[in-house]
Amino acid sequence: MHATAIAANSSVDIYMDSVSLSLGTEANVFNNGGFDEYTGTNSAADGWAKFDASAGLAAYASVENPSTGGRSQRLAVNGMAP
Ligand SMILES: [Ca+2]
Repeated sequence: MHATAIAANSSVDIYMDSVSLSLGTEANVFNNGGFDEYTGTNSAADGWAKFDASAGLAAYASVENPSTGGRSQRLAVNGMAP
């Protein structure tokens, strides 16, 4: 996934769910790829880490409107520059 701003102060609102990568018949290499497990400690699904190059630019939330399972991960970014 990649998002690129094409105008000043662009924003993007992404919902992530069902991330998987399997090698042959092996299990998904991503832990909690469905973002269903969340202990409520930092707004990022369990096993995932937040990255915010510019403090306050990105807002994370574990939300209950998934495409599969019980939860998904929302990432909202505002004030993007081209
Ligand atoms: Ca899910």
